[in-house]
Amino acid sequence: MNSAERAGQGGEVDVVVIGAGFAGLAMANRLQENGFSMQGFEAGGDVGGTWYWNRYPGARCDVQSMEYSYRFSEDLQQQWEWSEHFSPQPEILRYAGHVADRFDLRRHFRFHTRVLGARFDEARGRWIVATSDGAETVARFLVTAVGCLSASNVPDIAGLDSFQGLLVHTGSWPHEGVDLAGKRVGVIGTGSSGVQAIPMIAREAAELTVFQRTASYCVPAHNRPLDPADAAKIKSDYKAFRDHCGKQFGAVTGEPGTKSALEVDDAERKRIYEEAWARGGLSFQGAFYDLSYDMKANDTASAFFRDKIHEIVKDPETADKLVPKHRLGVKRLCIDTGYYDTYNRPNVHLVDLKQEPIERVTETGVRAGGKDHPLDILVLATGYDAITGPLLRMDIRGRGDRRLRDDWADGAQSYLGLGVAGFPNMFIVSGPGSPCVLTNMIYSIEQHVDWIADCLVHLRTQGLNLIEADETAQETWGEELNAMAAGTLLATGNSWYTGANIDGKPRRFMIHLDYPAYVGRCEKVAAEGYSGFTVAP
Ligand code: N01
Repeated sequence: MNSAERAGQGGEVDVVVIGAGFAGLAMANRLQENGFSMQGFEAGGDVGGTWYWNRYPGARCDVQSMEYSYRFSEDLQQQWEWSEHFSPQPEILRYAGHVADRFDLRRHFRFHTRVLGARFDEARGRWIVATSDGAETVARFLVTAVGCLSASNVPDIAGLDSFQGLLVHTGSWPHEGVDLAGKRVGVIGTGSSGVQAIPMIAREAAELTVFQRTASYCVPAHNRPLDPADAAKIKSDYKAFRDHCGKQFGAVTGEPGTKSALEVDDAERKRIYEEAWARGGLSFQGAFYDLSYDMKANDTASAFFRDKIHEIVKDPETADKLVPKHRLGVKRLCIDTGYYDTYNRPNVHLVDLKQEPIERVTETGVRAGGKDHPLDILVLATGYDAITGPLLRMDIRGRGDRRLRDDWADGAQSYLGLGVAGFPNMFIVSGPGSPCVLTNMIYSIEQHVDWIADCLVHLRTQGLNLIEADETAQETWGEELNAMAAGTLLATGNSWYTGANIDGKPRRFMIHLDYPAYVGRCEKVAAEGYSGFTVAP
C-alpha cells in the first residue's frame, strides 16, 4: 500500500503536498527518494500545473526549452528532446506527464481534489488538511506547491455574468478547445497571455476585437525548431550549462549589456537595439545595463519601441494606441509572435479602453465608449492574483488558529519565501519573498524543493519534529527585500508584481532580485543549523 492509499484510509503521512505542477512533482520525487510518506492533492485532472490549465491558442514558454526543464536527473535531461526553441504548451504538458510516469509520481496525488484549508493542530503538532472531497488528511509537514500564477483574476466588470456567448479565461481554457472559426471574438487584456493568444485567434475568428487598457512592450520570440547541434552542445556538458544559469540574476542565460544606453551615439544605440530585437526574447531588457534604473536610458528604449511599432503597424492611429505609455521594465516584457503585425489584418479591431472605457458587458457583447461590440466569444486574458493569491484562496491556519489571510492582510511576510512565523512545519515553494517569478521557475523550484527535502532529512536525522520561522528573522528578511527593491521600476509600478492589478490587494513587492545571492543565503541558513528558524524536538 503506498502512502497515498494509507492517507486515504485515515492514516497519517509525513508530508502533504498541495499541487502537482512542476513544484509538486519535484517535491514528490525528492520525498519519495528520501523515504517520506506523502499525500498530494491537485485540483486539476492531471499533473502539469499552469501548463495543464493554460491551453489557450499560442500558449508557449518565454524561457528557452533547454533551460525550462528539470536538472535533477542527468538521464532525463539527456534523453528528453525538445522540438522548438521556446516550447509550446502541449509539449511542456507532455514533458510533465513523462516525468510523472518515469519517476512514478502520479500515485502520490489525488486529482480533481482541491485543498480548501489546512490548520495546524498545536496539541498534536500536526497539519489537518481539508479537501473538496470532504476528507481530512493528517500530516506532520505541509508543503504548498500551488504556483505563483494559478489564481485567475476575473475582473469585476458590470454585466459580465449576463453574457450569453462563451466566456473563457486564458488560465482555464476548455480542454476540448474553442471553435473560433467564423466567430466574433473579443479579448480583454493585453499582457503576456493576450499577446500570445491574439495573433492565433485573429487567424481563425471572423472578427477579433481587442480591448486594451494598457499597451504592452512586446519583443518577438523568433521561435524556431530547436537546432539539434545547439541541443547537443548543451547536452555535452549539461551540468556546466545549468551551473552557468544558476549564476545569473534570474537563473536564465543572457548576459546583461556592458554599455550604458547614454554612452553611445544614436546610430550605435539603434544598432544595439536592432540586434536585441533580432535576437528576440526577454534578454531585450538587458540590451543596455542601465535601462532599469536610469530614466534617460529608459526613454531611449521607449523611443525605439515607438518607432518599431509605427514601422510594423500600418494605420498610424492604431500604432499610436499600441505604443506603451509606461516605462519599459515596470511590467513584464511580453514575448510575441506576430503580435503588432496582427493589427494590420482587416478582421482585427483595437479598442483603447483609456479613450473608450468598458461600460458593461451585455448579453450580446461589450459596450465601450458608447459603442456596442457584438461578440460570440469573450476571452478574459486578465491575468492572476499573483504569488499570494493561490495561498490565500485556501484557509490556512497556524498557531492559535491564526489565519494566514489575517497575517498577510497588509501584505505577505515570510522568511526566505520558504517559511512563515506562526505557521510551523509549513514550507512554501516559490513563496513571496523568494526570487520566484523573476527566475526560470523550474530552476528556482528545484532549489526550493532540494532545500526543503534536505531540511526534512536533517530534522529526521536529528530527531526533531518542529521547524518554524522566527518573527525577528522574518521582519529582517522583509526589510532586506525592501532595501533591495527600493527605487527599482518593477517594485514601484502598477503590475501584478506589486499586487496593483487586484482591487483591494495591499501593494507590496515581495520578490528577491538576485537569485545567486538568495541561494547563498539559503545555504548559509541551512549550514548554520537553520538559523532564523526555531527547530525543536
Ligand atoms: O496577465 P497580466 P497575463 N479591464 O496581468 C488587463 C506569465 N505568463 O496572464 O495592465 C480591462 O500580465 C490588464 O490591463 P492593465 C508572465 O509572467 C507567461 O497576460 O492592468 N483590462 C493586462 O493587460 C506574465 O507576466 C507566459 O491595465 C484588464 C491584462 O489584462 C504573467 O503570466 C504566457 C482588466 C492582464 O495581463 C501574467 O500574464 C502567459 C479590466 N478590468 C503568461 N483587468 C509566457 O511564458 C485586467 N486587465 C510567455
